[in-house]
Amino acid sequence: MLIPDEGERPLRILDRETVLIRKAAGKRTHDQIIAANVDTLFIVTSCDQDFNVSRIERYLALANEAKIHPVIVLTKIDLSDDIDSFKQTAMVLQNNLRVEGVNAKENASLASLRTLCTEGHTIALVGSSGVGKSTLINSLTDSDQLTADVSFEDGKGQHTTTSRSLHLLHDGGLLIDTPGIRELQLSDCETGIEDTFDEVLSFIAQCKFNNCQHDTEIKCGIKAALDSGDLEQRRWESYQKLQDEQKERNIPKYEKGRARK
Ligand SMILES: Nc1nc2c(ncn2[C@@H]2O[C@H](COP(=O)(O)OP(=O)(O)OP(=O)(O)O)[C@@H](O)[C@H]2O)c(=O)[nH]1
Ligand SMILES: [Mg+2]
Repeated sequence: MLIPDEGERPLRILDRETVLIRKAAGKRTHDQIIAANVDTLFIVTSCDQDFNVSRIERYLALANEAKIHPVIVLTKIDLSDDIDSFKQTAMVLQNNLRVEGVNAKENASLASLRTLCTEGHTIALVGSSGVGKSTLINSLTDSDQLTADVSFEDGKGQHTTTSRSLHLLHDGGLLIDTPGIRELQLSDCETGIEDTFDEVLSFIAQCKFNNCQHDTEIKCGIKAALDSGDLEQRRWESYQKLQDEQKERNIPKYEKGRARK
């Protein structure tokens, strides 16, 4: 881990060229910066019950909003005999999406990931607790991040990493370890959602009416796409859920209070 020597002080604070922001966890309403000046986001998920397509879409929206290159890292391939189906399911979530399957504990399996960790390149790792973010950091660097087994009962991690840390790679790249996220709530993310669901927008553009609610209207592009199977019901619902959350963010507090009465 990179720790400044005693007496060392920052010389200059770099401008933020990219910034990953999420809504803070729990009932708090403020936003929280996950990391800044990141080039690539490793969206880490394991090939087991953690794998959740709608959650991956949230992470993709987060990366797309920040204009950061997303890579899906599927860990624990050594414990699964269905790696190809995990890979295929992830790959279709975005055009040209890079998906890497790894055993985070085995150096040899990380060769392809290493090609992304080049000098001057900063990569942040995000994902649920227990998926192997710190294990990956340890295997890719000389770091000694604490790791812990996932629970036998529910297969979930134990929130072992509790703060963010920066790690230098031999080749000059930087990795950022982050604490496991329980439930990713997006901050202002309209562009990121539109980029992640660009095919949904193209179906909406085919609606006859500009203000189509995709409900009872005739010549609705969404209904046609759902009927033909070009648009998956789950994906449409996922898009709507994220859009509803964005709308909810934009309702002024006094209006929310009135709506609840
Ligand atoms: N078999 C196998 N075990 C793995 C792999 N990756 C991680 N593990 C194990 O999974 C457990 C959790 O790994 P961590 O690296 O602590 O997970 P994390 O994502 O950092 O979790 P938090 O710090 O809680 O967010 C540890 O027991 C690791 O040894 C893998 O690819 N294969
Ligand atoms: Mg960790």
